[in-house]
Amino acid sequence: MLFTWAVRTQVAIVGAGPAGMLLSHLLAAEGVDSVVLEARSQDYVLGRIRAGILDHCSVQLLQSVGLGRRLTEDGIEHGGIYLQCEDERQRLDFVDLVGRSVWVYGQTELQRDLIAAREAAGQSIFYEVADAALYDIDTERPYLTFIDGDGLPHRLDTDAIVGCDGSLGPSRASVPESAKQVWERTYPYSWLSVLADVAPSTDELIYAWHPEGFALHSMRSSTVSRLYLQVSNHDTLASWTFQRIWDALARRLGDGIEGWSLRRGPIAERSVLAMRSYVQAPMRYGRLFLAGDAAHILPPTGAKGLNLAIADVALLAPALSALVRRNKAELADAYSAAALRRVWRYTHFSWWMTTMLHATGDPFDAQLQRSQLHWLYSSDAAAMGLAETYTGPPLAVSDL
Ligand code: RFL
Ligand code: PHB
Repeated sequence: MLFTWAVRTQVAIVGAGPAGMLLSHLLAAEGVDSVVLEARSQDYVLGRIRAGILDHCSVQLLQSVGLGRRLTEDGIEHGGIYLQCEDERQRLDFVDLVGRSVWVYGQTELQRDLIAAREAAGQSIFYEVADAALYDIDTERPYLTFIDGDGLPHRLDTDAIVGCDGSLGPSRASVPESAKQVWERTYPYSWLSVLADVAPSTDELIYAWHPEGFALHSMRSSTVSRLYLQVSNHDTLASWTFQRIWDALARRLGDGIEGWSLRRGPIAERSVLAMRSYVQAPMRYGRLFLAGDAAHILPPTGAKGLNLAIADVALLAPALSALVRRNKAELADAYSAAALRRVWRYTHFSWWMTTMLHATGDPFDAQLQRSQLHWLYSSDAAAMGLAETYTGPPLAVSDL
């Protein structure tokens, strides 16, 4: 094929989600140039409503690399969460328990900050690329080919490729079957997510166990609420009218208990999300490195997916810098094992939060779930375990 453009960069990044964009920012700070390839348009990437919680570890990192201004001004710091079991709602105070807090800051806002920072720095980003394909990843001179948004073919030569292209991108699939191991769990329930133009009915998030199913009250701002309901894997949006959604949320979140009530308002967006856990290891094959959802998927009950993507690239940036600028491979060699330690900690945490809080219809499961929630209410040691992972243990390059 005749390539209109044959370009060279130190690091090629596939995917302009939070992992890819933050990685390009961290690499630039290390003096490493990169090119980002993204299948979707910038508007589409900016419009995806996803995560809402940044943990302490992510916030510290973002602030330390000049990405904390809007987060500090517009984000909402939360010192804890409410854990609810039927009629009983108890607050876990993270600051008291582990001295750390979390921040409500929509992934859309973080994505906006990342795009603004990278555009201001002149980052090369190709949007709406098609047919991105990876070659020679087991050599020191890997390259990519792709078709740009105008239909022109490109070849991108590089020292390393980072797959930040989520669960459906080409990167994770480029690792040969014989060189990878995959662990997967599909849960027997889904989430119906709702974005509503109504002031939150709570000051902090409410995670509610209810025999009818889990419910979560989150928020995006003082005027926008984000709410989730456990639904069956066979449910479709058609079977959930606005009235049915609000009634189920009200029952499960405890409307009427001790004078608390759920505010209802116009629903701006609804969708159904399957719940699954997935880990692919190792997170490196030759000169291909995986980060974020490309390597792992977590059910959102623990609010860790975005934070894990941030933690991955925080470890990867110094490792790639040493590799491509000084030809030192030690940190790059250590990346996968170091990242996977946090991946499995968060995978366990997200599985635990998910299985503790979702109704299965089995009375024995229900008793165990009630027992775990009451243990968290009554034991600082138990509550500290939850608080420690929810708020995100600090990250250190010495982890590598
Ligand atoms: P992303 O954000 O999916 O970005 C991957 C990018 O790769 C692009 N891509 C390609 N580009 C080029 N060529 C191809 N062939 C490509 N194929 C794909 C995609 O278009 C996309 O732009 O992955 P990244 O960067 O690893 O970021 C991960 C996070 O987005 C994800 O973990 C979180 O959103 C998960 N998550 C949550 N995480 C939290 O930490 N806290 C939360 O409260 C939280 N809540 C959530 C969530 C995810 C949710 N959904 C919908 C999955 C709530 C929900 C509802
Ligand atoms: C959200 O605000 O979207 C959110 C918060 C906490 C979760 C999951 C999602 O555990």
